[in-house]
Amino acid sequence: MTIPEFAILGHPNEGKSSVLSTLAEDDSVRVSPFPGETTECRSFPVIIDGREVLRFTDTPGFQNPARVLSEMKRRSGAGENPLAEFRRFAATVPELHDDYELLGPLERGAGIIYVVDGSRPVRGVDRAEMEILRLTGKPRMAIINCKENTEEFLEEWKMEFRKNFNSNRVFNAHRATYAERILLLEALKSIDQDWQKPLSQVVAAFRKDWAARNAATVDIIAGLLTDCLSLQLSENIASERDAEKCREKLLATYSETLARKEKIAHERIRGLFKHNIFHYELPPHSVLHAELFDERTWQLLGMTKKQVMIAGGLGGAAIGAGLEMATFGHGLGLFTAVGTLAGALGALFGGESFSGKAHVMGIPLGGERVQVGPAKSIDMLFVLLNRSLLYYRHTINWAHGRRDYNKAGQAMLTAEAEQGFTGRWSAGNIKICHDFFKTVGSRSGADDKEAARFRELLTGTLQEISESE
Ligand SMILES: Nc1nc2c(ncn2[C@@H]2O[C@H](COP(=O)(O)OP(=O)(O)O)[C@@H](O)[C@H]2O)c(=O)[nH]1
Ligand SMILES: [Mg+2]
Repeated sequence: MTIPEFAILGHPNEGKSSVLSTLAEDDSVRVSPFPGETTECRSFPVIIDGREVLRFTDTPGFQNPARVLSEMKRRSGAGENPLAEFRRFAATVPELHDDYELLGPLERGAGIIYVVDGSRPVRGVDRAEMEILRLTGKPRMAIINCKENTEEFLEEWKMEFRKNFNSNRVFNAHRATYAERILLLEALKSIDQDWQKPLSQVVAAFRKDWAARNAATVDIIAGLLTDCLSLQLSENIASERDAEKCREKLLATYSETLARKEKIAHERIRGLFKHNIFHYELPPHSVLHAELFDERTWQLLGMTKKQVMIAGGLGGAAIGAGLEMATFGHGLGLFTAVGTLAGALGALFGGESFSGKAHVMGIPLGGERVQVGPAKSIDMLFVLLNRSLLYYRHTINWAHGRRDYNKAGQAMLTAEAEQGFTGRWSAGNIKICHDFFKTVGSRSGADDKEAARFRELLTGTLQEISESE
Protein backbone atom coordinates (compact mmCIF):
# COMPACT_ATOMS: atom_id res chain seq x y z
CA MET A 1 0.00 0.00 0.00
CA THR A 2 1.35 3.44 -0.81
CA ILE A 3 1.81 5.62 2.23
CA PRO A 4 -0.27 8.81 2.18
CA GLU A 5 1.97 11.84 1.83
CA PHE A 6 1.16 15.47 2.50
CA ALA A 7 3.36 18.35 1.45
CA ILE A 8 3.22 21.40 3.71
CA LEU A 9 3.21 24.43 1.42
CA GLY A 10 2.97 28.17 1.84
CA HIS A 11 4.74 31.47 1.95
CA PRO A 12 8.07 31.64 3.85
CA ASN A 13 7.87 32.13 7.60
CA GLU A 14 4.14 31.43 8.01
CA GLY A 15 4.70 28.43 10.28
CA LYS A 16 4.90 25.51 7.82
CA SER A 17 7.70 23.75 9.64
CA SER A 18 6.09 24.44 13.01
CA VAL A 19 2.79 22.92 11.88
CA LEU A 20 4.60 19.89 10.50
CA SER A 21 6.60 19.45 13.67
CA THR A 22 3.43 19.50 15.76
CA LEU A 23 1.51 17.18 13.46
CA ALA A 24 4.31 14.64 13.21
CA GLU A 25 5.29 15.02 16.90
CA ASP A 26 8.84 15.53 15.76
CA ASP A 27 10.89 18.19 17.51
CA SER A 28 13.84 17.69 15.15
CA VAL A 29 12.01 19.66 12.44
CA ARG A 30 13.90 22.87 11.84
CA VAL A 31 11.92 25.96 12.79
CA SER A 32 13.49 29.32 12.08
CA PRO A 33 12.58 32.96 12.66
CA PHE A 34 14.27 33.87 9.37
CA PRO A 35 12.32 33.37 6.15
CA GLY A 36 13.74 31.46 3.20
CA GLU A 37 16.17 29.20 5.07
CA THR A 38 14.70 25.97 3.75
CA THR A 39 15.60 25.44 0.12
CA GLU A 40 15.07 21.67 -0.21
CA CYS A 41 12.15 19.41 0.64
CA ARG A 42 12.50 17.04 3.54
CA SER A 43 10.14 14.20 4.44
CA PHE A 44 9.22 13.22 7.99
CA PRO A 45 7.70 9.79 8.44
CA VAL A 46 5.10 9.13 11.10
CA ILE A 47 5.96 5.73 12.53
CA ILE A 48 3.57 3.69 14.63
CA ASP A 49 4.52 0.23 15.87
CA GLY A 50 7.66 0.37 13.78
CA ARG A 51 5.70 0.95 10.58
CA GLU A 52 5.51 4.15 8.56
CA VAL A 53 1.84 5.08 8.29
CA LEU A 54 1.98 8.61 7.02
CA ARG A 55 4.52 11.05 5.67
CA PHE A 56 4.69 14.83 5.89
CA THR A 57 7.05 16.73 3.64
CA ASP A 58 8.47 20.11 4.57
CA THR A 59 9.08 22.43 1.64
CA PRO A 60 10.70 25.80 0.89
CA GLY A 61 8.26 28.73 0.76
CA PHE A 62 7.01 30.19 -2.52
CA GLN A 63 9.51 32.75 -3.82
CA ASN A 64 7.91 34.01 -7.04
CA PRO A 65 4.22 33.21 -6.85
CA ALA A 66 3.17 35.75 -9.50
CA ARG A 67 5.66 34.44 -12.03
CA VAL A 68 4.91 30.79 -11.26
CA LEU A 69 1.22 31.47 -11.72
CA SER A 70 1.63 33.14 -15.09
CA GLU A 71 3.93 30.35 -16.30
CA MET A 72 1.46 27.74 -15.15
CA LYS A 73 -1.53 29.50 -16.67
CA ARG A 74 0.34 29.55 -19.96
CA ARG A 75 0.55 25.77 -19.74
CA SER A 76 -2.98 25.04 -18.62
CA GLY A 77 -4.71 24.51 -21.94
CA ALA A 78 -6.73 21.42 -22.79
CA GLY A 79 -4.71 18.22 -22.48
CA GLU A 80 -1.88 19.98 -20.71
CA ASN A 81 -0.52 19.23 -17.24
CA PRO A 82 0.46 22.64 -15.87
CA LEU A 83 2.28 21.19 -12.84
CA ALA A 84 4.53 18.82 -14.77
CA GLU A 85 5.10 21.26 -17.59
CA PHE A 86 5.93 24.14 -15.29
CA ARG A 87 8.45 21.98 -13.42
CA ARG A 88 10.09 20.83 -16.63
CA PHE A 89 10.54 24.48 -17.58
CA ALA A 90 11.61 25.71 -14.10
CA ALA A 91 14.20 22.96 -13.57
CA THR A 92 16.81 25.00 -15.41
CA VAL A 93 15.83 28.48 -14.17
CA PRO A 94 17.97 29.32 -11.09
CA GLU A 95 15.68 32.00 -9.66
CA LEU A 96 12.77 29.54 -9.73
CA HIS A 97 14.68 26.91 -7.74
CA ASP A 98 12.56 27.05 -4.58
CA ASP A 99 9.30 27.13 -6.51
CA TYR A 100 10.44 24.18 -8.62
CA GLU A 101 11.50 22.27 -5.51
CA LEU A 102 8.36 22.88 -3.43
CA LEU A 103 6.06 21.55 -6.15
CA GLY A 104 8.09 18.33 -6.43
CA PRO A 105 6.15 16.25 -3.88
CA LEU A 106 2.91 17.07 -5.69
CA GLU A 107 4.16 15.55 -8.89
CA ARG A 108 4.73 12.27 -7.13
CA GLY A 109 1.19 12.33 -5.71
CA ALA A 110 1.38 14.13 -2.38
CA GLY A 111 -1.67 15.97 -1.09
CA ILE A 112 -1.44 19.63 -0.14
CA ILE A 113 -1.57 21.23 3.28
CA TYR A 114 -1.37 24.96 2.71
CA VAL A 115 -0.36 26.99 5.77
CA VAL A 116 -1.01 30.70 6.26
CA ASP A 117 -0.60 33.04 9.18
CA GLY A 118 -4.22 34.04 9.70
CA SER A 119 -3.36 36.95 11.95
CA ARG A 120 -2.62 39.17 8.94
CA PRO A 121 -4.81 40.16 6.00
CA VAL A 122 -4.93 38.28 2.68
CA ARG A 123 -2.52 39.71 0.09
CA GLY A 124 -2.17 39.42 -3.66
CA VAL A 125 0.69 36.91 -3.41
CA ASP A 126 -1.46 34.64 -1.26
CA ARG A 127 -4.15 34.64 -3.94
CA ALA A 128 -1.53 33.78 -6.54
CA GLU A 129 -0.29 30.87 -4.38
CA MET A 130 -3.80 29.55 -3.88
CA GLU A 131 -4.46 29.78 -7.59
CA ILE A 132 -1.24 27.85 -8.31
CA LEU A 133 -2.31 25.09 -5.94
CA ARG A 134 -5.74 24.95 -7.55
CA LEU A 135 -4.11 24.57 -10.97
CA THR A 136 -2.12 21.56 -9.76
CA GLY A 137 -5.45 19.77 -9.34
CA LYS A 138 -4.22 17.96 -6.21
CA PRO A 139 -6.39 17.36 -3.12
CA ARG A 140 -5.77 20.22 -0.75
CA MET A 141 -6.55 21.53 2.66
CA ALA A 142 -5.75 24.98 4.04
CA ILE A 143 -4.60 25.51 7.60
CA ILE A 144 -4.92 28.81 9.37
CA ASN A 145 -2.09 29.08 11.87
CA CYS A 146 -2.56 32.36 13.73
CA LYS A 147 0.85 33.51 14.93
CA GLU A 148 -0.66 36.45 16.77
CA ASN A 149 -3.68 36.24 18.94
CA THR A 150 -6.17 37.95 16.66
CA GLU A 151 -9.22 36.72 14.81
CA GLU A 152 -9.73 39.90 12.86
CA PHE A 153 -8.86 38.39 9.47
CA LEU A 154 -10.21 34.88 9.92
CA GLU A 155 -13.40 35.40 7.92
CA GLU A 156 -11.50 36.94 5.05
CA TRP A 157 -9.18 33.93 4.93
CA LYS A 158 -12.00 31.45 5.12
CA MET A 159 -13.74 33.12 2.19
CA GLU A 160 -10.65 32.71 0.05
CA PHE A 161 -10.16 29.16 1.18
CA ARG A 162 -13.66 28.08 0.34
CA LYS A 163 -13.00 29.06 -3.26
CA ASN A 164 -9.71 27.22 -3.56
CA PHE A 165 -9.59 24.29 -1.17
CA ASN A 166 -11.45 21.10 -0.42
CA SER A 167 -11.36 21.84 3.27
CA ASN A 168 -9.96 24.37 5.71
CA ARG A 169 -9.22 24.38 9.41
CA VAL A 170 -7.83 26.57 12.13
CA PHE A 171 -4.87 24.77 13.65
CA ASN A 172 -2.27 26.43 15.80
CA ALA A 173 1.27 25.11 15.58
CA HIS A 174 2.02 26.22 19.14
CA ARG A 175 -1.15 25.38 20.99
CA ALA A 176 -2.64 22.37 19.21
CA THR A 177 -3.44 19.51 21.56
CA TYR A 178 -3.67 15.80 20.91
CA ALA A 179 -7.42 16.16 20.40
CA GLU A 180 -6.92 18.84 17.77
CA ARG A 181 -4.31 16.79 15.94
CA ILE A 182 -6.75 13.92 15.67
CA LEU A 183 -9.45 16.28 14.39
CA LEU A 184 -7.11 17.56 11.71
CA LEU A 185 -6.26 14.04 10.56
CA GLU A 186 -9.94 13.20 10.49
CA ALA A 187 -10.55 16.23 8.31
CA LEU A 188 -7.80 15.20 5.89
CA LYS A 189 -9.79 12.06 5.15
CA SER A 190 -12.47 14.11 3.49
CA ILE A 191 -10.33 15.98 0.99
CA ASP A 192 -10.05 13.00 -1.32
CA GLN A 193 -12.10 9.84 -1.41
CA ASP A 194 -9.09 7.70 -2.28
CA TRP A 195 -7.52 8.60 1.03
CA GLN A 196 -10.50 7.89 3.17
CA LYS A 197 -9.56 4.30 3.87
CA PRO A 198 -5.80 4.62 4.47
CA LEU A 199 -6.32 7.73 6.59
CA SER A 200 -9.03 6.03 8.65
CA GLN A 201 -6.46 3.38 9.43
CA VAL A 202 -3.93 6.05 10.33
CA VAL A 203 -6.39 7.73 12.71
CA ALA A 204 -7.22 4.38 14.30
CA ALA A 205 -3.51 3.64 14.70
CA PHE A 206 -2.99 7.07 16.26
CA ARG A 207 -5.72 6.49 18.82
CA LYS A 208 -4.43 3.05 19.65
CA ASP A 209 -0.90 4.31 20.00
CA TRP A 210 -2.07 7.10 22.29
CA ALA A 211 -3.95 4.64 24.48
CA ALA A 212 -0.82 2.51 24.67
CA ARG A 213 1.22 5.53 25.76
CA ASN A 214 -1.35 6.31 28.42
CA ALA A 215 -1.26 2.72 29.62
CA ALA A 216 2.52 2.93 29.88
CA THR A 217 2.13 6.20 31.79
CA VAL A 218 -0.24 4.49 34.25
CA ASP A 219 2.43 1.83 34.81
CA ILE A 220 5.04 4.48 35.43
CA ILE A 221 2.93 6.53 37.85
CA ALA A 222 1.59 3.54 39.78
CA GLY A 223 5.12 2.17 39.95
CA LEU A 224 6.49 5.47 41.19
CA LEU A 225 3.85 5.71 43.90
CA THR A 226 4.37 2.15 45.07
CA ASP A 227 8.09 2.69 45.12
CA CYS A 228 8.02 5.97 46.97
CA LEU A 229 5.27 5.17 49.43
CA SER A 230 6.95 1.97 50.50
CA LEU A 231 10.40 3.50 50.57
CA GLN A 232 12.03 2.80 53.86
CA LEU A 233 15.51 3.60 55.10
CA SER A 234 17.03 2.56 58.35
CA GLU A 235 20.30 2.56 60.16
CA ASN A 236 21.67 1.14 63.36
CA ILE A 237 22.75 3.57 65.98
CA ALA A 238 25.18 3.14 68.80
CA SER A 239 23.40 5.27 71.33
CA GLU A 240 20.41 7.51 71.85
CA ARG A 241 22.67 10.49 71.37
CA ASP A 242 23.29 9.59 67.71
CA ALA A 243 19.61 9.37 66.94
CA GLU A 244 19.06 12.97 65.94
CA LYS A 245 22.02 13.09 63.59
CA CYS A 246 21.18 9.77 62.06
CA ARG A 247 17.59 10.77 61.52
CA GLU A 248 18.61 13.92 59.75
CA LYS A 249 20.94 12.01 57.50
CA LEU A 250 18.31 9.41 56.70
CA LEU A 251 15.75 12.07 55.97
CA ALA A 252 18.13 13.78 53.57
CA THR A 253 18.78 10.51 51.76
CA TYR A 254 15.08 9.72 51.80
CA SER A 255 14.21 13.02 50.24
CA GLU A 256 16.94 12.72 47.60
CA THR A 257 15.81 9.21 46.74
CA LEU A 258 12.22 10.32 46.26
CA ALA A 259 13.32 13.21 44.06
CA ARG A 260 15.47 10.91 41.95
CA LYS A 261 12.73 8.33 41.52
CA GLU A 262 10.27 11.01 40.55
CA LYS A 263 12.65 12.53 38.04
CA ILE A 264 13.31 9.19 36.38
CA ALA A 265 9.59 8.44 36.16
CA HIS A 266 8.84 11.83 34.61
CA GLU A 267 11.67 11.49 32.11
CA ARG A 268 10.14 8.23 30.99
CA ILE A 269 6.74 9.86 30.50
CA ARG A 270 8.39 12.57 28.47
CA GLY A 271 10.05 9.95 26.26
CA LEU A 272 6.72 8.24 25.62
CA PHE A 273 5.39 11.47 24.20
CA LYS A 274 8.42 11.97 21.97
CA HIS A 275 9.83 15.09 23.54
CA ASN A 276 13.56 15.39 23.20
CA ILE A 277 14.03 19.07 23.90
CA PHE A 278 11.05 20.25 25.89
CA HIS A 279 11.16 19.32 29.52
CA TYR A 280 8.70 20.76 31.96
CA GLU A 281 10.32 21.72 35.22
CA LEU A 282 8.08 21.14 38.18
CA PRO A 283 8.63 23.41 41.15
CA PRO A 284 12.23 22.70 42.03
CA HIS A 285 13.47 20.18 44.56
CA SER A 286 11.87 17.12 45.93
CA VAL A 287 8.46 16.71 47.43
CA LEU A 288 10.02 17.06 50.81
CA HIS A 289 11.66 20.39 50.30
CA ALA A 290 10.37 23.36 52.12
CA GLU A 291 9.49 25.16 48.88
CA LEU A 292 6.86 22.62 48.13
CA PHE A 293 4.98 23.46 51.21
CA ASP A 294 4.62 27.10 50.49
CA GLU A 295 1.28 28.54 49.71
CA ARG A 296 1.46 28.49 45.96
CA THR A 297 2.62 24.94 45.65
CA TRP A 298 0.10 23.66 48.07
CA GLN A 299 -2.68 25.23 46.08
CA LEU A 300 -1.23 23.58 43.05
CA LEU A 301 -1.52 20.21 44.63
CA GLY A 302 -4.74 21.23 46.23
CA MET A 303 -7.26 19.06 47.89
CA THR A 304 -10.24 20.37 49.69
CA LYS A 305 -10.26 20.33 53.42
CA LYS A 306 -12.98 17.73 53.27
CA GLN A 307 -10.89 15.45 51.12
CA VAL A 308 -8.01 15.68 53.53
CA MET A 309 -10.38 14.67 56.28
CA ILE A 310 -11.69 11.78 54.24
CA ALA A 311 -8.22 10.76 53.31
CA GLY A 312 -7.55 10.43 56.97
CA GLY A 313 -4.18 9.75 58.42
CA LEU A 314 -3.96 13.30 59.59
CA GLY A 315 -4.96 12.83 63.16
CA GLY A 316 -2.99 14.31 65.99
CA ALA A 317 -3.21 17.57 67.80
CA ALA A 318 -0.61 19.41 65.76
CA ILE A 319 -2.36 18.68 62.52
CA GLY A 320 -5.75 19.35 63.97
CA ALA A 321 -4.58 22.83 64.80
CA GLY A 322 -3.08 23.10 61.34
CA LEU A 323 -6.33 22.24 59.69
CA GLU A 324 -8.16 24.88 61.63
CA MET A 325 -5.74 27.49 60.42
CA ALA A 326 -5.49 26.33 56.87
CA THR A 327 -7.88 27.54 54.24
CA PHE A 328 -7.48 25.06 51.46
CA GLY A 329 -7.58 26.24 47.88
CA HIS A 330 -6.31 29.65 48.84
CA GLY A 331 -4.58 31.20 51.76
CA LEU A 332 -2.43 29.12 54.04
CA GLY A 333 -1.63 25.57 53.14
CA LEU A 334 -1.48 22.67 55.53
CA PHE A 335 2.25 22.62 55.61
CA THR A 336 2.73 26.31 56.09
CA ALA A 337 0.35 26.02 58.95
CA VAL A 338 2.39 23.27 60.48
CA GLY A 339 5.27 25.62 60.17
CA THR A 340 8.55 23.86 59.79
CA LEU A 341 9.92 21.29 57.44
CA ALA A 342 10.18 18.87 60.30
CA GLY A 343 6.57 19.58 61.12
CA ALA A 344 5.61 19.05 57.52
CA LEU A 345 7.47 15.77 57.43
CA GLY A 346 5.68 14.78 60.55
CA ALA A 347 2.42 15.47 58.81
CA LEU A 348 3.45 13.41 55.84
CA PHE A 349 4.62 10.49 57.86
CA GLY A 350 2.56 10.15 60.88
CA GLY A 351 0.70 13.25 61.82
CA GLU A 352 3.14 14.10 64.54
CA SER A 353 5.68 16.77 64.95
CA PHE A 354 9.19 15.48 65.39
CA SER A 355 10.33 17.99 67.90
CA GLY A 356 10.69 16.62 71.36
CA LYS A 357 9.43 13.19 70.40
CA ALA A 358 11.16 9.99 71.14
CA HIS A 359 9.59 8.50 68.04
CA VAL A 360 10.47 8.79 64.39
CA MET A 361 7.86 7.45 62.03
CA GLY A 362 6.29 5.68 64.88
CA ILE A 363 9.46 3.74 65.65
CA PRO A 364 10.87 4.36 69.09
CA LEU A 365 14.28 5.93 69.02
CA GLY A 366 15.37 4.25 72.16
CA GLY A 367 16.13 1.10 70.24
CA GLU A 368 19.03 0.33 68.06
CA ARG A 369 17.66 1.40 64.78
CA VAL A 370 16.43 4.59 63.27
CA GLN A 371 13.97 4.17 60.48
CA VAL A 372 12.57 6.61 57.98
CA GLY A 373 9.51 5.63 55.98
CA PRO A 374 7.38 4.04 54.73
CA ALA A 375 5.05 6.99 54.36
CA LYS A 376 2.36 6.97 56.97
CA SER A 377 0.14 9.66 55.53
CA ILE A 378 -1.73 9.48 52.26
CA ASP A 379 -0.66 13.05 51.59
CA MET A 380 2.52 11.72 50.10
CA LEU A 381 0.43 9.84 47.55
CA PHE A 382 -1.54 12.93 46.61
CA VAL A 383 1.55 15.09 46.37
CA LEU A 384 3.34 12.67 44.05
CA LEU A 385 0.23 11.87 42.07
CA ASN A 386 -0.70 15.49 41.45
CA ARG A 387 2.82 16.32 40.45
CA SER A 388 2.89 13.44 37.97
CA LEU A 389 -0.47 14.39 36.49
CA LEU A 390 0.69 17.97 36.19
CA TYR A 391 3.85 16.83 34.47
CA TYR A 392 1.85 14.60 32.14
CA ARG A 393 -0.53 17.36 31.23
CA HIS A 394 2.17 19.86 30.40
CA THR A 395 4.10 17.31 28.41
CA ILE A 396 1.26 16.08 26.23
CA ASN A 397 0.01 19.60 25.58
CA TRP A 398 3.34 21.08 24.64
CA ALA A 399 3.19 21.16 20.84
CA HIS A 400 6.38 19.82 19.25
CA GLY A 401 6.48 22.83 16.94
CA ARG A 402 6.68 25.24 19.84
CA ARG A 403 10.23 26.13 20.68
CA ASP A 404 10.13 28.92 23.29
CA TYR A 405 10.83 26.38 26.01
CA ASN A 406 11.82 28.94 28.60
CA LYS A 407 8.27 30.24 28.70
CA ALA A 408 6.94 26.88 29.78
CA GLY A 409 7.38 27.11 33.53
CA GLN A 410 5.78 30.10 35.13
CA ALA A 411 2.82 30.75 32.89
CA MET A 412 1.60 27.19 33.15
CA LEU A 413 2.10 27.07 36.86
CA THR A 414 -0.11 30.07 37.42
CA ALA A 415 -2.89 28.67 35.30
CA GLU A 416 -2.63 25.35 37.01
CA ALA A 417 -2.59 26.75 40.51
CA GLU A 418 -6.34 27.18 40.55
CA GLN A 419 -7.04 23.65 39.50
CA GLY A 420 -5.30 20.60 40.90
CA PHE A 421 -6.42 17.18 39.77
CA THR A 422 -7.39 15.18 42.82
CA GLY A 423 -8.91 18.39 44.16
CA ARG A 424 -11.88 17.78 41.89
CA TRP A 425 -12.23 14.11 42.62
CA SER A 426 -15.28 12.59 44.23
CA ALA A 427 -15.13 11.00 47.66
CA GLY A 428 -15.39 7.64 45.91
CA ASN A 429 -12.21 8.26 43.93
CA ILE A 430 -10.40 9.51 46.99
CA LYS A 431 -11.39 6.28 48.67
CA ILE A 432 -9.84 4.30 45.82
CA CYS A 433 -6.60 6.19 46.46
CA HIS A 434 -6.89 5.47 50.13
CA ASP A 435 -7.38 1.73 49.52
CA PHE A 436 -4.43 1.67 47.17
CA PHE A 437 -2.35 3.48 49.75
CA LYS A 438 -3.23 0.86 52.33
CA THR A 439 -2.28 -2.01 50.04
CA VAL A 440 1.10 -0.43 49.33
CA GLY A 441 1.65 -0.27 53.07
CA SER A 442 0.56 -3.81 53.74
CA ARG A 443 2.52 -5.38 50.87
CA SER A 444 0.44 -8.46 51.36
CA GLY A 445 0.20 -9.49 47.74
CA ALA A 446 -3.54 -9.88 48.19
CA ASP A 447 -4.05 -6.32 47.03
CA ASP A 448 -4.50 -6.82 43.30
CA LYS A 449 -8.07 -5.62 43.35
CA GLU A 450 -7.25 -2.30 45.00
CA ALA A 451 -4.29 -1.72 42.73
CA ALA A 452 -6.38 -2.55 39.67
CA ARG A 453 -9.07 -0.09 40.73
CA PHE A 454 -6.49 2.60 41.30
CA ARG A 455 -4.94 1.99 37.87
CA GLU A 456 -8.37 2.15 36.31
CA LEU A 457 -8.90 5.51 37.97
CA LEU A 458 -5.55 6.70 36.61
CA THR A 459 -6.38 5.45 33.13
CA GLY A 460 -9.62 7.41 33.12
CA THR A 461 -7.90 10.49 34.44
CA LEU A 462 -5.20 10.43 31.76
CA GLN A 463 -7.83 9.96 29.09
CA GLU A 464 -9.77 12.90 30.42
CA ILE A 465 -6.67 15.08 30.48
CA SER A 466 -5.81 14.00 26.91
CA GLU A 467 -9.18 14.92 25.59
CA SER A 468 -9.63 18.23 27.32
CA GLU A 469 -8.62 21.30 25.37
N1 LIG B 1 3.82 32.88 18.19
C1 LIG B 1 3.81 31.98 17.21
N2 LIG B 1 4.90 31.86 16.44
C2 LIG B 1 4.89 30.95 15.46
C3 LIG B 1 3.77 30.11 15.22
N3 LIG B 1 4.07 29.31 14.19
C4 LIG B 1 5.31 29.64 13.81
N4 LIG B 1 5.83 30.62 14.56
C5 LIG B 1 7.15 31.24 14.47
O1 LIG B 1 7.30 31.79 13.18
C6 LIG B 1 8.62 31.60 12.70
C7 LIG B 1 8.59 30.81 11.39
O2 LIG B 1 8.12 29.51 11.64
P1 LIG B 1 8.48 28.29 10.71
O3 LIG B 1 7.67 27.15 11.15
O4 LIG B 1 9.95 28.09 10.61
O5 LIG B 1 7.90 28.86 9.31
P2 LIG B 1 8.14 28.35 7.83
O6 LIG B 1 9.18 29.21 7.24
O7 LIG B 1 6.81 28.55 7.17
O8 LIG B 1 8.53 26.92 7.91
C8 LIG B 1 9.37 30.85 13.80
O9 LIG B 1 10.08 31.78 14.58
C9 LIG B 1 8.24 30.21 14.59
O10 LIG B 1 8.62 29.98 15.93
C10 LIG B 1 2.62 30.26 16.08
O11 LIG B 1 1.61 29.58 15.95
N5 LIG B 1 2.69 31.21 17.04
MG1 LIG C 1 10.30 25.99 7.21
